[in-house]
Amino acid sequence: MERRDFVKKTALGVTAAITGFDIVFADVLPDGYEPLLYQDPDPFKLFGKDKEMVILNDKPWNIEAKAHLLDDRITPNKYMFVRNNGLIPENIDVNSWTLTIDGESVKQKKTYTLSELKSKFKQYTYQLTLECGGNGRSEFDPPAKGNQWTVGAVSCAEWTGVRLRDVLEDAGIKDTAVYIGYHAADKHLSGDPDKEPISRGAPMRKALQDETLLAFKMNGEDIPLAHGYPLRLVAGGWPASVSGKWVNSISIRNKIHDGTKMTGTAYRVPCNPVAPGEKVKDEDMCIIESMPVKSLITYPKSGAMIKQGQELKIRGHAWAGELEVAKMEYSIDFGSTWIECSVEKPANRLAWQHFSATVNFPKKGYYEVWARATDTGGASQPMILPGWNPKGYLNNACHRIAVKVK
Ligand SMILES: Nc1nc2c(c(=O)[nH]1)N[C@H]1C(S)=C(S)[C@@H](COP(=O)(O)O)O[C@H]1N2
Ligand SMILES: [Mo]
Repeated sequence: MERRDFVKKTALGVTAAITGFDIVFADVLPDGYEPLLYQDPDPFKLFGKDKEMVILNDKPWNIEAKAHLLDDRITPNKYMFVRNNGLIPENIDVNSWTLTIDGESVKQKKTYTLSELKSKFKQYTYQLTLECGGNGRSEFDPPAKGNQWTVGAVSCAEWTGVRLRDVLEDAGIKDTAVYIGYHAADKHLSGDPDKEPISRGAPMRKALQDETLLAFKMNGEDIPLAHGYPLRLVAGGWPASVSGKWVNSISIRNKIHDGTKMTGTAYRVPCNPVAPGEKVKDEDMCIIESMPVKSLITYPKSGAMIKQGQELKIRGHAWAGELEVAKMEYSIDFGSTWIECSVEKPANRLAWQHFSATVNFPKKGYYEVWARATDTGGASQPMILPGWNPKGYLNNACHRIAVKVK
């Protein structure tokens, strides 16, 4: 889809929603008149992203943050990474949008309008960490194909919606249920309407968790178009690919969901560790579930300079998939020694946690500050790249920033 077409075909209201601007006199705009705002739109404006965000791909759109942009406790849209596998849906009509619950293991196939979902079920709000399974891919060697994410494919926004569990139970779940799979309104890059860009899912135990939402709000507002407007599945702590955007159906499956990107090397890693570059048989690949423990120093920006004798306050976030972060440490001597620092409790389960420390440097020179989180299961971040895998998933190596003391 050309950007220009996208803009022309998108209802003014929706475009206004994604750009964050309201066209006050939209109702009196002459027919065929294109507001300046939409002429030659750039992706930053189109998606309401900050200029410092990094575009990794424009077909489909993939945009990442830098560590220092993720400093907010709750990630605002302008700093939220975009990961698309296909083309963003056009001409979304919220009034006719429906969600169908179907599949082998649904008691009764049922379709809900958005307003039915909102009025029939109780609404919940949670802060949920969404990290792309491929975040950190750029470090792998031999390299892995795909978007070369560095550290910025992670977010923790506040999502509001209804519990997936409540909706599934309303339709009825048969005893044979094993998995759910989502289907969405985005289009395959080839334009082939029979192909889905992505259709992933999760086992029932994840689908039925309190925090697994069918969300219609992000940070208190309609979800921005690029992030799944008007309805999105949000399953925090798992690879964000489970959190289907623009969802219009959820299938309750009697087997592991076999949609696009559920098989082969997609979102799967060797069940047992392999040597870098090794070929892995299909039956030896396992689906990624909970994401591993990880952290990010979001302040200061790497390259900070301070004066000798001056303390440096650092801060950031840490998360641990389904678990909580139990301990946070930093090192200024390349991991030889570690100093424990404070980490807050999460706002709710599956929200990232905030850490901070006051760092003192013994003398002038170049330093790196490294951060290391440990989860409640006792696992901590590796200092170097963890297990190689064909698609470069799950890189949770310690984040580090450069600091010069003058
Ligand atoms: N329908 C649909 N849902 C999707 C995707 C997609 O391409 N289409 N990408 C998935 C992947 S791989 C990731 S990492 C997250 C990215 O969410 P974000 O763009 O809101 O940050 O959405 C997931 N949900
Ligand atoms: Mo992803």
